[in-house]
Amino acid sequence: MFGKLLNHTQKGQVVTLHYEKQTVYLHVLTDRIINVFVPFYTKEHRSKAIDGSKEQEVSFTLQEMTPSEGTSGSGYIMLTTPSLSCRIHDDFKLDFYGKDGTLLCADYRGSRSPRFILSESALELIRQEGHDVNMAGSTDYPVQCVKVLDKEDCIYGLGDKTGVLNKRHYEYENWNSDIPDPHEDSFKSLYKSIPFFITLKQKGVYGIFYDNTFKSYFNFGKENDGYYSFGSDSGNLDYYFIGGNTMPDIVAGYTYLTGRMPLPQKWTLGYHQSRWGYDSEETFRDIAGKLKSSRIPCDAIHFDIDYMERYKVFTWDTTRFADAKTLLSDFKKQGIKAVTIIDPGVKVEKDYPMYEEGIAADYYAKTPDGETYVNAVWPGDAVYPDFGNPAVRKWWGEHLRFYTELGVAGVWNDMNEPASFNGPLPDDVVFTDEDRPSSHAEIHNVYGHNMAKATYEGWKNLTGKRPFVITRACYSGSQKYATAWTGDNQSLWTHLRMAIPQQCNLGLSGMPFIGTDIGGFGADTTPELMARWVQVGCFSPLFRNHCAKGCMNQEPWLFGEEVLSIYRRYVELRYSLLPYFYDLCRVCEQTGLPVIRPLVLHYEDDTNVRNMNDEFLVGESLLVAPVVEQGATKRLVYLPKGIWYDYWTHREYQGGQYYIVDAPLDVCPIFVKAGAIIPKAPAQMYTDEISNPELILDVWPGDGSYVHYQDNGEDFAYRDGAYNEYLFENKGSNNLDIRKLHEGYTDYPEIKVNYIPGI
Ligand code: MIG
Repeated sequence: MFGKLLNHTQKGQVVTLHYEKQTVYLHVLTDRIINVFVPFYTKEHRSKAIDGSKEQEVSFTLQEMTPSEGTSGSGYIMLTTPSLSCRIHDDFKLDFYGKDGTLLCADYRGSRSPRFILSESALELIRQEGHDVNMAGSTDYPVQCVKVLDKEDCIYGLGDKTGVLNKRHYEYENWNSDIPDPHEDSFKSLYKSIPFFITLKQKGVYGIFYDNTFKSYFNFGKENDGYYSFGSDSGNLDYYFIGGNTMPDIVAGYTYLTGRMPLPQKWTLGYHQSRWGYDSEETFRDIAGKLKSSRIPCDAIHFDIDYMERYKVFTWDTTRFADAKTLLSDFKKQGIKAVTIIDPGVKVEKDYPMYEEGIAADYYAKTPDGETYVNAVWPGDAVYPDFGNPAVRKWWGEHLRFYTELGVAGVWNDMNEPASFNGPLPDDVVFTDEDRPSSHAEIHNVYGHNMAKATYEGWKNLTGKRPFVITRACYSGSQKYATAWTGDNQSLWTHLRMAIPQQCNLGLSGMPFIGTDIGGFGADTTPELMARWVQVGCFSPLFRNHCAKGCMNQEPWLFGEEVLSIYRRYVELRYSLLPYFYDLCRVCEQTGLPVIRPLVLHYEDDTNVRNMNDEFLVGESLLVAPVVEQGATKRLVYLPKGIWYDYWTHREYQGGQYYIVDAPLDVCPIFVKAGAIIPKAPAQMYTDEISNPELILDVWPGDGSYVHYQDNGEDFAYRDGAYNEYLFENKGSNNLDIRKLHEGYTDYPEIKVNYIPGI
């Protein structure tokens, strides 16, 4: 590709490789992370995902290796850090090795050879009948990289893609897309672009973060089983090789680069009720009332686009809401917070302040001719704030005062792919990338990311609290600003099934605070589907029932007594587990490990879990094996090595094998790892109903230790030490040791220890 390696130079931790046709930079960031940068598009290296320098001082060596006697190979440069090495060959072939010398990731040398190719005329014929055939063979992109795929390799991550957990044999695209059709396995892109994946080998593991915001393509061995590729329409070839000993190391490395989710406010982990179509003060009061009378604990009700005056952001319709401020303060008295949707599209309308101000300040995207670019979304003709411009982010952030003053507690950013009703935005629409003009082609995949950043920063300045921002569109690093939901799923069993691998892969991709619309957004749910969905949804960090206007309502009380009581049981389960969820968020802030985890994250040597699509872990201690098949009342459960206990019956199971377990409609099979200590809260109708409740510790048979975290659940005082941290050690035989690791917050009035006997 680039010819012979002529020479190399080193400056600090950057190694410059001079090839015949191209200069390439290798930046050794840490002993495990190396950035490979080929400046096709810009000379300067910059990232939308990574803030600041990530370089740590590493001592590494560069050795010139001469070809060994009697072999036909040529020499190479060997770069060695304390944890890995990279062999740098002619023609820009880089091979990464683990510390012990195992080859982890090699550039592919052979010629491309697609598994299936049909001639254009054959394709033409098949398409006549309306089939959408996509067998064009291999595709070369202006920017690309092709790497060897070994027989046993599995691939995980890549954000919110549809389909199964292990992405091997599939192809995807990164182009944030709002497509209302049912999200099927064959969808190439959804709302988020997270160009990070983990390759788990028979022996060894590594990650690749391909930091390119243009439309990108990933083919994980679909084209040919012997290699995989990633590439883009434009931009730089800019990727990070991330090494480590285990999958959690790789996730830690990726989140070290792109950032970790900051601790959320505690109430955000409660239950949220939503629907597109709640459109008047009476409706909202009615919903809040029914939540109480049905005894469904709830922390938030969401206000979808119907609260606005003709879909104008930063307005509140005063004909359908006589007094929003009073409504919100009444909600507050009942422990219910309001979350409002805010779309990016600003209505083109004379005398509408958002529009006028933005036009005057030149804050909207432009056509190449310098006219304000107009497309359409909910309010009709609309303009697009240029969130890549720091001044626009600041302006938008300050306007959020409209919401904070009304008493709104969180913001939900939708339509920020950005979506458009009058056809897609042309590639050449002019946006800004911080201090230089950019194009829609380059900005599209970070539009939502920049909007979330504007919202996060604005909200933080206005309130001093940990901002609660939900976003639909994301890029790598959005976890620093926002939680996300998986967009417009449907009330389909296949979508309930998909929720598991989709959330697991989002978690592996650095995005831990996620959830699906419980019950399904589009289409109409059934009582059984609702009952099964809440059993999965109550483990999603973002726990929200939401559905579309035009679909049957799906509040929990609409499906009869049986489903209501099942629903309540799982919302109550979630509320009892809130301290555990909050601890997991703290772990995430510190290590990048997600809340919902695929089994393979902790049992990577167990080949039984590499393709596990219907079970997941919540932290390390809980294993959830929900029923996701219509009509099923039993299911096959695989438990990895160790001893596990049934959460409900306390029955003991030996891991490393399959079991058939009973799962009538009201039972979601949950297993607890031996020795686990699970912190719990007493029953409440919302998170801070009891101001300083006691802590309950469920202590399961076996040995184990657990770190528990406690703070005010609201602001940033914990960063100055205002928190408690406890170490609990389960020594078996009803013997629990409690120690304080850090003291800086009000103590629990009581810690109740609940030793659970195994059966
Ligand atoms: O195109 O605001 O995904 O959650 O209810 C529909 C209305 C626009 C899409 C979001 C959905 C929301 C809906 N929005």
